Amino acid sequence: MIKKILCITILTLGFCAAKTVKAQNKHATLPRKDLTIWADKPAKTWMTEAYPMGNGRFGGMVFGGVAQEHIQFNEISLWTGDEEDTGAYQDFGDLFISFKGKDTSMAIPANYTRKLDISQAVQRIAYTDEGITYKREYFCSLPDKVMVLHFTADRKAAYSAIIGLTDAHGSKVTGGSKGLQFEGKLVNGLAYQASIVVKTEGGTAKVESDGKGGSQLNISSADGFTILLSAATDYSNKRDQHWCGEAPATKIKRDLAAASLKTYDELLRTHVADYQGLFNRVDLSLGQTPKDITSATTYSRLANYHKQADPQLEALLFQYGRYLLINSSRKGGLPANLQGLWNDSNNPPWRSDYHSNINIQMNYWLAEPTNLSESHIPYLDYINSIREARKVSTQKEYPGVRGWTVKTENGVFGGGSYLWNTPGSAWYAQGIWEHYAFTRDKNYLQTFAYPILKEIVEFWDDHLKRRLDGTLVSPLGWSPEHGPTEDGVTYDQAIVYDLFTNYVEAADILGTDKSYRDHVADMREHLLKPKIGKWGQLQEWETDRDDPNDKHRHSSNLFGLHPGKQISTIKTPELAQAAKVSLTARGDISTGWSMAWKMNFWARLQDGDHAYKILNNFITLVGKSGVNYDEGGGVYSNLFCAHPPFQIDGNFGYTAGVTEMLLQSQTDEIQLLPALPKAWPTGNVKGLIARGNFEISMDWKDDKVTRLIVKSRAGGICKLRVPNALKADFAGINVGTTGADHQYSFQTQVGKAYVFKSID
Ligand code: FUC
Repeated sequence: MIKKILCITILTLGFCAAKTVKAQNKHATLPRKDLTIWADKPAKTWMTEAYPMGNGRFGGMVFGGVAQEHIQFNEISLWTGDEEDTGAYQDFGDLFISFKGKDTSMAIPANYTRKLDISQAVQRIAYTDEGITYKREYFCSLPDKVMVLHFTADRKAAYSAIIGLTDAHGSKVTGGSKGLQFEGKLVNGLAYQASIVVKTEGGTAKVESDGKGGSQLNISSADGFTILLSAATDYSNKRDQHWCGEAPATKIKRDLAAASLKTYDELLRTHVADYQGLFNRVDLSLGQTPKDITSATTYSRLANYHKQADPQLEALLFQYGRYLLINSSRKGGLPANLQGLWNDSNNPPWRSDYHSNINIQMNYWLAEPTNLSESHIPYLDYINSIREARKVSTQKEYPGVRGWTVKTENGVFGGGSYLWNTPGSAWYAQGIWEHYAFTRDKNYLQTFAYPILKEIVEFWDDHLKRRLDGTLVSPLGWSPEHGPTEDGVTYDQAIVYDLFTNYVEAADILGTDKSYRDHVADMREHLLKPKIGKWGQLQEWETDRDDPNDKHRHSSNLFGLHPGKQISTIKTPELAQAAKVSLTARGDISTGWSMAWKMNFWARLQDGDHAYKILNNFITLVGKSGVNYDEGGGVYSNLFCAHPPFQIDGNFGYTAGVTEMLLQSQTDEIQLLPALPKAWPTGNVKGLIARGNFEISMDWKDDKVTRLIVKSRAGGICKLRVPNALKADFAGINVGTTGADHQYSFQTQVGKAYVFKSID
């Protein structure tokens, strides 16, 4: 019975696949070579070589083998844990396609290519073997909610293969009318399922026993075939529904049935249009790399990077951060975790969790400024989802407080582990505020953001300790993973300062809670402020004990410089100088995310050449997949950031750092080219976003902005600070100068673009 239904399905769907083979390259935008990561051989190692893809909910890592294709896949909500415990993000399973008559020890065909085109979010593998040219095209579609793997060849009946699925938690694979599937429940009761549907063109396909108690799919003499994969759990981010939503089987059945009705070309076109709707908003050129370098594999470009300038690789890595965010964080889903959504272990490093002392926050620094505001939403929704669970545990730990905070390690059900990180929720609140600061969405501020900001402020209102002289200090804080636990550590003080500042501004904008707003403003004035120590450093603790030889990866004492806005070269030059002394002492080489943070710090210190020096260190090819982070960070040949091991925050932090070098808006001005290095004399960027919701596109040459377009997306006054004089094509501008900088301010209207050119 099962076999019969499957044959019917395959025949029916085969009709759709047949029409599509020739049409496969007809989608809107052609692949871009400068936005392609590629290799001339299949991946051997998951962490360092396989290429990621995802639709924000589920995704996979592609190995691209010739004798056997292997795609390890994940779904972002497959988590153990509960409201008490973090749990860990889990591997979901593997898909294997073993080509009959081929041996895994076979030589790799000479013309083999494996490409990840990040301009389309499509992977392509091509090779010629025994006179037949084989092509594979893979992507993960959000609109159609399927992973699509499409195999074609230039000769009929070229494909005979066994397709197998495995569950990373060991349940049996069964064959059904639509292909193969497995399902199970984790220890915490979370239900999951994964299914594939296979459409063949020509030949036969049948479900058979795999000889080990499960099922596999046997394809014989097919001209080509397409696999649709879907994976889901019953996770819901609603605590009042016990974190449990629709059954995975229902979702998968619906999604696979709908996607199966579409041709391959329709699926591809819909996917590319959806992805490019986000990705194409920003374009970046940092200069041209000589052709002979750009035609090399990504591995060899990385290996040679320290010997030859490769600004296109630097720009590719910038866009890769955006690719990874779009692939691991889409509206309606969970936020990107320590590995985005890619994980091949049930016991991954640091649980592949939501680490609250830098990592999850760094994942989202790029979201707003690189025009991916929608991809910020999963993080904001996640924060909202854990509030009630966190209130219960926080109030147990700190009796009598209102509000809530988090531990260092956090999962998807509100549970946490390891030490309390008391300023963690206040740092989350920065993300909540920033979404407003960039979008100026007042309805969001009022209905979503403000209540969260207020309850986190209330936590600190109750938790801060008032000294006899009126000074407010955070009791028993810990500068993350570093130093003693004591009152008034700079990290805590700076984050609370940021929280209070944002809260006061929010209350002012909404014209609400006047007396509480004044109370918070008063508390902010009484907070212990940053101190400059005996060697000119920005103290990490209230006691002047910083060690100038300390190379610790966390630079938590500099939060006020970045991502905070308490310290700036323009408004607080002495503190900025002290931050520079501390940063210089910490050194330029560190773990992946630590270097990414340092790029952002140097950009905020307006030192483009030093930011670039760190960028240069960041782009260091790291071959090992070990977890010893004393071995130094960098990137693997798949451009994943090596903490090591792989940790995606470094990729996201890199993109944020490049953005900060070109554009800053944390003060009340939009600063253009604040930290442009000598290495990028000429370039252009399209579509970055500044706070106030201004979209900025500009060309530069020899450190000067030569052309600028400011598109106002929310109206209001636009204030610019530029390194050279500009002239506008419209009237009504106020002009000023400070030092060498030129300042312009003008009233804007929603939807209107304002164009400037350099004077000479
Ligand atoms: C931070 C770091 C570690 C690691 C972990 C996930 O706390 O100190 O190096 O990145 O998060």
